[in-house]
Amino acid sequence: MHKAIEEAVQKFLEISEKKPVRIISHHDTDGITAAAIMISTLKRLDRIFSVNILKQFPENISSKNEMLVFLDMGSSNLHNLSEIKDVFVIDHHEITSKKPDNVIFINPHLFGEEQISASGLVYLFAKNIDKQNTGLANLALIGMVGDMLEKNISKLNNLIIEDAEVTIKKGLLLYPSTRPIHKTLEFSSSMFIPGVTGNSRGVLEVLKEAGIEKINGEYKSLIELTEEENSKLITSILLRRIDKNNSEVIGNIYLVKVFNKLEDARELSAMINACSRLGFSEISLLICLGNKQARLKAEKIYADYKQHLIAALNFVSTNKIIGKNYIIVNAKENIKDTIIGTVASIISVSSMYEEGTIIITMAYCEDKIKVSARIAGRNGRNVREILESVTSKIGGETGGHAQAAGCYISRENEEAFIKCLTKILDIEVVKI
Ligand SMILES: [Mn+2]
Repeated sequence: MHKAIEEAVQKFLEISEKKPVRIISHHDTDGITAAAIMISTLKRLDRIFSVNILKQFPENISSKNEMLVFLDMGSSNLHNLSEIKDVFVIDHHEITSKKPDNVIFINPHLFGEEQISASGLVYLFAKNIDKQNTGLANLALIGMVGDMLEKNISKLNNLIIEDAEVTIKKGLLLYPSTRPIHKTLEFSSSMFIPGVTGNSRGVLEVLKEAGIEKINGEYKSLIELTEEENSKLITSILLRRIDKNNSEVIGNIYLVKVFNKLEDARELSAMINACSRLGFSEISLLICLGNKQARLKAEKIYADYKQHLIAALNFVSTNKIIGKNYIIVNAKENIKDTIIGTVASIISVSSMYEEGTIIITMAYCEDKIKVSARIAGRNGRNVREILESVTSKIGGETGGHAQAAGCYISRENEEAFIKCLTKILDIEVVKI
């Protein structure tokens, strides 16, 4: 792959000298950090460029004498680019389309390489252009964490870690690990702890159990805890979870240097992702480019978002239909449709329910109802098929895949949907 990058870099340098560059990247953390690395590289080269951050590959693509650079997307849309002159695709998604000759394409799947994020690829590209670009490794690391590729470190990812200003510590996978522990526990939406997440009284109980007390009126942060405090806290948390396996709650914490201070890479990644998905991609991008104003705005947006999410999770804990091997949460207008899918995902990885439990969430979305379906843990039945069999009877569109699917139904069908769904879920259970 290094040879392919080198060849692509040569063409990139030639073409970008003659034409302005248009960067088109994905709206998640990996895509945003990839775009930021590309922007910084182009600035150093003194090239002219523009940026679009998109939710998905655009339906219509035209180029006005520009050089197009797709990042973190495009591997399943290569055939749509056959008419475009001077187009690059740097992506790590599965390749499901045939590459026309005109497209310059970098994807680790072409070379049988290990997993690497798009931001990691763009970083390798940037480093090939100029050795001084190693300062951008911190962004690549945040992108890597964003795509959850930091758990199994490969050779390629190691290259990035070596170049980044990062400190790695083993600890509880709660974030931010750098802020007072009581807040981290209360807003621990990444690891739902029954009775603790979103519950300030529960937080104080767990801290008391672990013997963690305030010092000068302030709680320590997770990374400041002593070994004893840490292991007691882990025990207390595991006691509250169904899944008593500590491999899910302990792992590497990446502290990366940003704005001249060590910060938790997961927290930054989550903030960048949340802001972008809520429609503030430019703020996310500016944070990555070191803009302090953007950082302040992002913190506010992210705090509100976390507040919403915690309120939603608490709503779920008291409002649901519990079946033998499933739960249905009909949130109506109590949870926004923009976060109902995230809520379903959080529940599915929270170890609140046994492996294979089907999780269905519903929220009003204008005159429709947005339905999200997930499977707790990794194995279970095909939730897309389940939704499809309901929508085939009552109407609606279904999308997604076996482990995560969704559909929209009309509001009039609210009761009919639940009735039909529970019927299918109950019958299937009996069949097994
Ligand atoms: Mn990605």
